Order: sequence, then structure tokens, then C-alpha cells
Amino acid sequence: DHFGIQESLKKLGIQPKNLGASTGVNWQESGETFISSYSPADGKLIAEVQLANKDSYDALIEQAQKAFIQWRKVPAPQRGEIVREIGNALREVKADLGKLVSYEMGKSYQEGLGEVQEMIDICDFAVGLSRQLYGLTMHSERPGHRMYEQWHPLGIVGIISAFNFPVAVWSWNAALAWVCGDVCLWKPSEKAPLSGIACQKIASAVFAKHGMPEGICSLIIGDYKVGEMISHDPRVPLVSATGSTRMGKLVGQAVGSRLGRSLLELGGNNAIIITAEADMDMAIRGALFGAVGTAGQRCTSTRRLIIHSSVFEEVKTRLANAYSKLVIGNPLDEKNHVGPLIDQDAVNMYLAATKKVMEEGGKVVVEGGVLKGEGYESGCYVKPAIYEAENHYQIVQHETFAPILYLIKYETIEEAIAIQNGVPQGLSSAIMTLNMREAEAFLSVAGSDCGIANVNIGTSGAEIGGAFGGEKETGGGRESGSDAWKAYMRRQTNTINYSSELPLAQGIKFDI
Ligand code: UN1
Repeated sequence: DHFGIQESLKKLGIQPKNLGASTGVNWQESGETFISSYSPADGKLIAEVQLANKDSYDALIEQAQKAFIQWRKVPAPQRGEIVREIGNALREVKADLGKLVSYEMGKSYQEGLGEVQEMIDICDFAVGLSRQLYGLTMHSERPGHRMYEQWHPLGIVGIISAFNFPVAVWSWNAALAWVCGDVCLWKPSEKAPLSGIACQKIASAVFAKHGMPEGICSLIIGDYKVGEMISHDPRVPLVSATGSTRMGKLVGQAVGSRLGRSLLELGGNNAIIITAEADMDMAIRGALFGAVGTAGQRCTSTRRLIIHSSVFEEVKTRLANAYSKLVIGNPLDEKNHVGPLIDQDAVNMYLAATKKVMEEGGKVVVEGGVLKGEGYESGCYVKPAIYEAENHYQIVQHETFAPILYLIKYETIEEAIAIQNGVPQGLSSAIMTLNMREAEAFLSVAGSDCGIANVNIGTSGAEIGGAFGGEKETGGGRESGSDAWKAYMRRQTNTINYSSELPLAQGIKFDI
């Protein structure tokens, strides 16, 4: 244990066996079933977690409903003060939590630290926001009348998050929801439950210290069945779900059928357009991190490069060269660039995709494969692969959560934009160019159709200050910065008559 994992687990309060349902500092016994969390880094068992059942789910929801009645009356800036302390508590455990994320999920330690930094940043953002939950005022068309709007909290926010950002995605939702006056019930991915348990301990200790009721911050460990309970439950007015498009469609339909609200942040199929006028060093570096960072398991990972024919060969050669220098291995060892995939299923999906692209006519640029031997005992390490492909291939249209990059050739900028947009997903996109006309065309109304469109930056690594999310099959939701907070509140329009008349709007006469 030369990475000090046991020490960090201890500091974070992770036991060999953990309960999986909590209303805050109180943890509940639930079913008999335990799941094991193995590290994809070394294949070892980290710890076990009890799965929550329907009874524990109902108990958590009832407690959350009670907590909401109190929490909504705490003034927003005071709620912000608590979120500030959660941010400070995260600062204290940044190294330990970053390490757990890296060890449990497989992203590099640097990226694990980055993820905790995103949590700290969103807490800071939410603190400021707690004094800025602004509504507009309007001029009434009637004399002696005043109109304005105000924002009220919704109630319980259900948060369903994925394994790839096992802690940050929760914080984007929870930090905003809390300052808005909502209470949160979080179902982390069952592929990274310990990271969730660690966060729950950190945040709930802060609420308890302030004498806040149990239920503002709840956690439930379970599989898709818990996701279904949340999605179908009218006691949960907003469900924020991050994950695959397949999962998002199920959640969206279930929530929609009861006319609840959903905030969906689903798959991406992100491309970088590299034009003839790109800064080539920058383009290669941007594409490299985008494609192999987090072993291609970000929803913002670069999956396609759309390259001008005049620089196609150059990009191909330079990328292949850069790939040959990648060091793959234990993500906690800082000399390694690429860690493992999350599990064996992910490896199988990666292998199926590398096979399928060849069947459809793709050409190998950098060969893939599963790594074996010392240091690769978990069986989850794969080689980042590159293929020449065409945009219409089924496999290219599909999001494979693995480091597979498709190179596609174009001639005109209009064609490049059409290829970029020519997939079912619409999360992140980028153009590498020093030509202002190309850049502006890409950002224009006729340009990228994605929720994120960057110039001379790769597709991944968004800052928390902007609204995060995308269009089409990405689900349309926006989390994190800008005015994403509005999704966590209900808007109320108020008209107040301080005159002694009762005029009707639109000048309607109704006298008796
Ligand atoms: C995700 O992959 O679910 O923009 C989120 C990024 C990160 C967030 C990714 N800030 O790559």
C-alpha cells in the first residue's frame, strides 16, 4: 500500500463494511445484500456496501420531506454559509478524497484532485449565488398595480450520478439545490459507492454541526431499481440524472409520465474540427487529452476528430506518435498518463467497438487491445486506439465509453460542421483554428448544435462557471454555473393591487 490508500480510507471514515442508506449523520440498516467495490487499478477489494431496499428508501424520503419544511425557512444566505463550510471541509480532505476517487474509479490522481477541486469551486459559486437568487420586476399595465416574480424551492431533488465523476456531479447539483432551499437524495453509481459514502460523511457532519435536521442531505446506495423508485415517486419533484442516454430515456419517461421535472445530462459524441489553419501543436495536445483523459470515460471525451484533408496525414502521424509515448498504468502513480476502464463490462464494450469499426470499413491508425501482465492484473487496462472512419458508421454514431478516437476527413468548413452535428448526441464540440471566419462560423446560428462549443480548447474540462449540458440525446439539461440554479426552483409571478379599483387586464369590462 505505498500510495497510502488505507490511511486515506480511514480518514474518510470508510469501513470494511458500510451501510448504504443515510439521512445525514444517521445510517440505516437495510437489506441483507452487500456489494463489493473493487478497484479497477489493482483489482483488489476496497470495501463492501449494503444495498438499500424499498423500506429504507421510504424512510429516507419521509425524513427528507420533514427536513424540507424546516430547511426552506432558513434564509438563503445562511444556507450558503453552510455550503461554504462544506467547501472548506472538502479543501481539508482534497488529497484523501482525490485518492479514493482515483483508486475506486480509475482516473489519474491529478484528475481525482481536479474533481474535488470542481466540488470546492461549485461550493464557492453557490455561496455567492445564495445572495443572488434574483427574480425580475415588471411594469403592470394596470394603474396602482405592481408585478414581480420570486423563486421558491421545489422540495426533494433526486440526484442520480454516474461512476465517471463519482463526486463532482453530485456537488454541482447538491450545492445549488441546497442554497435554493431544496433537500437532496443522492443515488451514486453502484460502481463507485465508497466515493459517495465519503462525501455523505463530509457534508452531513457540517449540517449536524449547525443543528440542521437529518434529511437535508441523504444518500442511498442501490442499482437501477432505486433509480426507478426515485423516477416514479411524485414526492420527488425534480430528478437530476447523469449517465447513459439509455438510462436517461427511462428516467425522463418515468418522471415525465407523472409530469415531474427532470434534468438530464446524458451521452456525448464530441468532436474537434481541426482546420487547415489550426495551431497544430495545440490541436494535437487538445485532442490527446480529450481522447485519452479519464481513459475516454468523460461524457465530454473527444470521440471524433474532423480533419481538413490538407492536414489529415500530418494529424494522423503526429497523433500516432504522441499515442506511442503514452504510459498506461496505475492511476495513482503520477508517471502514468492513462488508467484503467471502470470494469470488465467496459472492457468488453471497448473490444466490441474496436471490432465493429473494422467490420464497417474502418482502418487502424493506432491498434487497441487489452493489457496483460504485471501491473495490469485487474484486466481493466486497455490501449487507447485510433481509427480512420466515416461519420455514418453505426459505431461512430454511438457513444463508446472508452479511449477510441475516430478520424474523419473533410473539405469545406460547412461540411465539417455538418459532420460535427451529424450524430444523435449534442454535448461538447470544438474547433481548432486561428482563422476568425472559421471560428465564428462554428459558433454561429448555423454552427455547432452542442451545449458546449469551444475555440482552441478541447471538448472536455469545462469550468464550473458555465452552464453544463447539451442538446438532442444529451438530454437538454443544464447543471452547474450561469443560471442553472433556476432548474432547482419554482417561479412564482405575483401581482399586487394597491389601488382602490379592480381593473381587469386586457381592458376587459365586467360590470354588474
Ligand atoms: C462528465 O463527464 O460527466 O467538462 C462531466 C468536463 C468536466 C465534467 C465532465 N468538467 O470534462
